[in-house]
Amino acid sequence: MTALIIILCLILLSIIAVQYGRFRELSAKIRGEEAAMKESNNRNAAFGVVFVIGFLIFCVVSALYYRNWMLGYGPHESASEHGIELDALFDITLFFTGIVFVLTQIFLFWFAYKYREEKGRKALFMPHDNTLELVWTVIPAVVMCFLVVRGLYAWNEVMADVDPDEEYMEIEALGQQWNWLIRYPGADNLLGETNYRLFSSTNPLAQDWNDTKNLDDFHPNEIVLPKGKKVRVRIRAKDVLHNFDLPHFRVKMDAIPGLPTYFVFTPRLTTEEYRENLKQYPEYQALNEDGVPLWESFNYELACAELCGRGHFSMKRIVRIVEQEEYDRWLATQTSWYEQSVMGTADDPFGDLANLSEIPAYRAAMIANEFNTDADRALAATDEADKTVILKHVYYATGKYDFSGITEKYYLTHVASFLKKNPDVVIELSGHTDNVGSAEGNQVLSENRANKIADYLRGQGIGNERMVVVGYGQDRPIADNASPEGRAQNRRTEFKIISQSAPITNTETTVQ
Ligand SMILES: [Cu+2]
Repeated sequence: MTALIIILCLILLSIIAVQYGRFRELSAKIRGEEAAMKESNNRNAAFGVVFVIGFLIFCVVSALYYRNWMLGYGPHESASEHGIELDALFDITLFFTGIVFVLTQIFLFWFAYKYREEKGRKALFMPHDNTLELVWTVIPAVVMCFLVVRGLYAWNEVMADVDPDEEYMEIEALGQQWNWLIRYPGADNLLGETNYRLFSSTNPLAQDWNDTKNLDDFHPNEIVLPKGKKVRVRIRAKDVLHNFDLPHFRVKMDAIPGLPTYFVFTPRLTTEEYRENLKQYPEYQALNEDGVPLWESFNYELACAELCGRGHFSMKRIVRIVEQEEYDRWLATQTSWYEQSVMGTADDPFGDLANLSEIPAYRAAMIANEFNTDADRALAATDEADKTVILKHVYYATGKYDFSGITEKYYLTHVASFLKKNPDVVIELSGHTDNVGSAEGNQVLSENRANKIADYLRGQGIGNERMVVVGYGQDRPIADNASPEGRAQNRRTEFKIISQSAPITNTETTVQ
């Protein structure tokens, strides 16, 4: 039906056009051919001039109206260092092409006006003019050279890989239908090896657990990066083409299955600083649907810039740029994927090692470091509540108080050496359970757990007088017993420093 109406309209329009043409013809015959032609020429030429004036005014007004969307100007300044150079490149190109654009429009319509047909005017016959040839060859050539050389320079800067000697951090982004998986290198600052054959639901990034560099790699939900630090992003794709796009940082790189790519950039503005900057602009004072000003709810975003399927739109991740101190704090809250999901499972190649010396050096350092950090914190704490150290690497099955893993033994050797290093420290060693089973049974179980640890520490040469061994049964959970993870956390042993002779100095009170 719609098609029929359109066809009828077209037929009607062509009839009107034909009739109008006939009418013009007839009126020309009446008035005289020549006069009608002259009038038409004048009118068309004048229309052309009016049009070009209106058009150029429209261009200027729209450019002013949308000025805040021009790169490198207004609120949309680049949040990365190389982005400033890229924006400058765009603006310089826009400047030169803008001049050419305005001039050609003016000449086009002005010449149509000036050289409209007039009686007695003859066309100038000019077969060749060296000066003109030179002018319109040399000027564009020089400008193009300038743009191309500058562009090449910027390209080399932006696309350059990192120098092996320079300081940088490396993260990984894997695009898949339909989200981005992010991997951080952990404390060793090195990403572990991957192998596509290892993709599984418990190994979403196909990490090879035999490579110890993988053991501390973690998968955060958001991308957090410190300001001013060079970042190299390894970009991979699992299924189809994706594109790693950080528009505020002028970062855009294809993620190609089977062909890893990368991008290097340095954030120069924290999220807070970018928000402060947006605050100056009236359009960012508007409120979003939650009633928060747009500048305040602004976040850097990672998107996928390749139409990769039905859920393409959902490939969005928040990117947060923070100061180094905040980044370090955030880093400390992250747990490695290996520890979270692999350790002790069938995929864990370190699950049944025969003796302590077989713990990979790197993993050993990680465990030691973790315990020492916790112990130092407890030692320095002035608040009762902070003097507790949870024995994080001692895991218990439900109803069991034994521990046999090498990691556990290795971890406890650090507890022992901590007590040897601090001979005045007396600890309360306590066992805890989840809420499975009877309270009475759990009371006994918790005591057994604490006693088992105490036995082990005695075996390491720690005197009885240094430890008060108690069981708290199921009364002191630290996580929700409703979930298996929560129950696993509650099945634990911990110690609390109950006496240390060294005077406790509170650094905060010494500040004048
Ligand atoms: Cu995608």
